[in-house]
Amino acid sequence: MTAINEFVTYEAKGTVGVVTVNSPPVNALSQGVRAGIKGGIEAAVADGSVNAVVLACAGRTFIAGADITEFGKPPKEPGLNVVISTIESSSKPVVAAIHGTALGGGLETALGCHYRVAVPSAKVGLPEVKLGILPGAGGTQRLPRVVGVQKALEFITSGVHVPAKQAFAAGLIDEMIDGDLTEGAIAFAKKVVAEGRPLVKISEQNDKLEEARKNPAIFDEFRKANARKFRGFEAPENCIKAIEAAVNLPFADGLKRERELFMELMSGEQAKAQQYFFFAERQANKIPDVPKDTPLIDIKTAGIVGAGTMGGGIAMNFLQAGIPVTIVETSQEALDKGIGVIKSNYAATVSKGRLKQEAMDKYMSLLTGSTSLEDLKDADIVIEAIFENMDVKKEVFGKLDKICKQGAILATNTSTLDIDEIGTATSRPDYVIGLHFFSPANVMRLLEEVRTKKTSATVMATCMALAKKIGKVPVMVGVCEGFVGNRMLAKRGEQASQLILEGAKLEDVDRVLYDFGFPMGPFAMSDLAGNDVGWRIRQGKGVKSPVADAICELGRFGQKTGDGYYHYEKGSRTPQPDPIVEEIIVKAARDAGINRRQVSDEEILKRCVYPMINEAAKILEEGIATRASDIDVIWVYGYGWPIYRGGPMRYADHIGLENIYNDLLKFKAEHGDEWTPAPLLERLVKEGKSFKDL
Ligand code: 3H9
Repeated sequence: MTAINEFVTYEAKGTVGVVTVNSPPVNALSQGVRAGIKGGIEAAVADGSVNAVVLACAGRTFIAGADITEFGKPPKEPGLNVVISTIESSSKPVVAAIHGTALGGGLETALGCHYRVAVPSAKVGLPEVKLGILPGAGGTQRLPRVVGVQKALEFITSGVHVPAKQAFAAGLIDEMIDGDLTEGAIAFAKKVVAEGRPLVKISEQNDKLEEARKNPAIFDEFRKANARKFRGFEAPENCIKAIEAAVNLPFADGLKRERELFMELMSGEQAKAQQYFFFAERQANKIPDVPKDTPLIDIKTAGIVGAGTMGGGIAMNFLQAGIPVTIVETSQEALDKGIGVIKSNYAATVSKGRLKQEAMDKYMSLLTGSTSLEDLKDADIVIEAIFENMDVKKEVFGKLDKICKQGAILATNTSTLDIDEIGTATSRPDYVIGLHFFSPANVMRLLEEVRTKKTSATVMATCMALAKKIGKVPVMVGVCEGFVGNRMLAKRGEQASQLILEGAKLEDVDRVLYDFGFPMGPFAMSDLAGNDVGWRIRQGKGVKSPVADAICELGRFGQKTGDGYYHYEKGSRTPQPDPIVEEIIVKAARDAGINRRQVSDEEILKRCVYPMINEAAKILEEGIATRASDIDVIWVYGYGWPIYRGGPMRYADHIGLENIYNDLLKFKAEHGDEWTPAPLLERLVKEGKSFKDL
């Protein structure tokens, strides 16, 4: 075996030369890996003892793409296109042997090979769009030449990881290997030579482009069909343009066009924000005082207290991950209702063809209903999801503490209450944690995990791992009112309510935030969630909000009652401004002695977003969030903050903390002390720093 460099080896195995990349953790295409592959292929071509080449990877995966840490730095030779062209122009057939994930530049490298084989568990994809860019090493030119234009449009603009079997069916993989991959790839390479198969250069194939050449409307149809999905994003449009170039230009010119479109995206803010977010999400997995090797509790069964909307939704996550669930309600009627909802949710998915009946049957077979907490005695984790009342929760936790086995985790789904206090009702406060799921709990990806002062490292590590198992993105935070997400959301809500009193139309507030990139504005969101939820919480606390209260007093609870801040026609979810609400607002403003005025879009945006950033600075200073980027993960996954703006903290850094600070002072002069900049923000501004420097 010859070491080409630190990352790549070359070895002749009989008549086949094997080039192996070994650059943990994911064999990303750093400069060294690129140079090594090029050197390895050149060595194989020069080696007279071999007549074919296999490109394989050591470790857990085939090449997972370009090295994202190199983005934004001066380019280093050889570029990936040069490496791929060295492979494609090899005089000996090159076979890519794929396991794990061949993604981005990894798949582009494989597309430069003459043939591709894969194990059944492998996945392939071009996920660059998720990083705000496009496949920049020929992927947009080669993929449509293999799978056709329609499929290429779908793969590239979604960034989906395609299972090997599906990729095989689409012609992207030439042979599936069941046994040892390298051995199978060598055997395949020998077969290629023995049968005198051609050196297939994808760049020279044009058949699959013909259909689109005859029907150029395919691109605009695709744009139209996906307009909602692509809203606000720049990368999908450039992906489409690059694929159009593949259809309309000769390969070499298409490659040049791809590069232009790639560079255009790479230099933009969206790509920087999305790449920042890639690492933010991974950072969030790390809790500084919880070592990587912390022993985990094996979660084999789960218990859930409360079969309402949240409890049912939470249960579904566990069932789908194959973890048996016992769900407990106080009455048989409530239990039957809760289980019925779970069942009908699954049945609806089956009827839409998105779930197999057998899968639904399997999930339902893992679910047991009970009206006795005693039935939770063997559960490894119990999640309480009953209504928000401290006394009731403490009573339940006291009972659970006596019933549940030692070593079982007791979690609460509270979104408002002090979890340290809940823990005092038990003899195991170190086994108590908050697991704040977002509604609908079976859909929303975010899981805000809330550590108390006593939660043990084992419990935290277990719950972080468990979250991944049930398909959630976990972020660990500390206890405070509203935790991180809702505490910031409350600040936005206060300003939205104030703005409509001052003269902004509520549909304008919603429009500005929608155009910023949120799925909907605060009033439309409240109508969707149910205005009565906040009303009841306010009543409990004795807090008033004149417009929101008046709307609820009229029974306008939102979409479910057909009226809320907006009017909804029967069966429609489209909000329509309602003069009755405008009257309520005008009266409330008059009662409060407010002179209504024109409010600009710019003011709406700043007054909704800057108080959130200011609150986040306080959250950081209090140590409730570990790092600024954790807050961004919470807002992107829990509240629909547009990922192409990175999250509120990244956005603040982009706007410039000094600009935000100055605006806060201006608003303070106009509206009062609640606008006082957070001490952390002030300090960062004085030191000329950003949140990213913390
Ligand atoms: C591209 O290819 C552009 C080309 O078209 C054009 C070029 C001209 N680079 O996710 P994990 C790190 S764009 C650098 O926790 P998993 C990651 O940060 C690229 N580092 O593991 C983490 O580090 P740490 C297109 C990377 O098993 C560690 O590896 N490709 C890269 O859950 C483990 O990662 C993609 O977008 C990278 N490319 O998932 C694929 N990838 O331990 C991006 C990972 O210090 N990667 N790291 O936190 C993934 O989707 C997942 O990492 C993967 C494994 C599915 C591969």
